Amino acid sequence: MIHIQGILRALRRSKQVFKASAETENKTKEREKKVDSSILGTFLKRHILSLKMGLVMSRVWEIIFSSFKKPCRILMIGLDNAGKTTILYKMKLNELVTSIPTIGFNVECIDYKNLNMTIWDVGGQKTIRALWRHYYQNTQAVIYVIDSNDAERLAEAAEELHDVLRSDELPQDAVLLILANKQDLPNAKSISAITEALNLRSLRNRDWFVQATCAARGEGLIDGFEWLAKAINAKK
Ligand SMILES: Nc1nc2c(ncn2[C@@H]2O[C@H](COP(=O)(O)OP(=O)(O)O)[C@@H](O)[C@H]2O)c(=O)[nH]1
Ligand SMILES: [Mg+2]
Repeated sequence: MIHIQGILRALRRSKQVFKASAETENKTKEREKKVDSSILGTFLKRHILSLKMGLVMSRVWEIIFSSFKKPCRILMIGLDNAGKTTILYKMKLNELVTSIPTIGFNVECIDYKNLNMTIWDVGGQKTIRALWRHYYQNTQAVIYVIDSNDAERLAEAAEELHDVLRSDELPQDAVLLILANKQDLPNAKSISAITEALNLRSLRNRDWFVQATCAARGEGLIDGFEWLAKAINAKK
């Protein structure tokens, strides 16, 4: 009899222990759920915010692109590492970019709305330069991208730019937009130093403008393209 009562007591105690541990487990689960949902909430909020910002940015680009009133051929060039590909990505055009590696070097081409844009690296490839002439014809604008932080290659960048501008095939009324990129870096040269180094004031009968940019953060690009659209439309 004593034996049976002992067993019953032990059973009751284990039931209580079980109940208590189940309650603790439930509380822990609820706490975990709260933590999970707050992390998920923060993640979603951030994600939605960046989506909204992305939408706003592509809307802004839409407006810029539609301000190029007629079909327009643009060359974007510069030394390698200046930031050209980064600029394309910031313009949200990455999905429209096609590369043509078959001719021995990478050319990125974009057709978007009225805009036909060809992008390549200048410098170090003088033997294939003859091929570029094909792209110069009917070009309305040259965008020249500079790494403002690379003082050592500024002279080379200047030489390449003047080489392009001297080409007979490049229309004299093609406008020139210089993007003085990487302005976020500590040793970035100022707009006036770059204007000087590129000897832009020596240009005759060429409509040019220097815009400070930080392609990495997407700063200055819209201002640059706005100037470009206005300058091109003014020619027509
Ligand atoms: N700090 C900084 N880095 C940049 C900027 N723009 C591009 N870069 C970096 O410079 C490097 C070369 O850029 P890329 O777009 O590939 O140059 P590309 O050779 O002219 O196409 C990459 O590591 C980019 O992340 C900028 O505005 N600031
Ligand atoms: Mg590139």
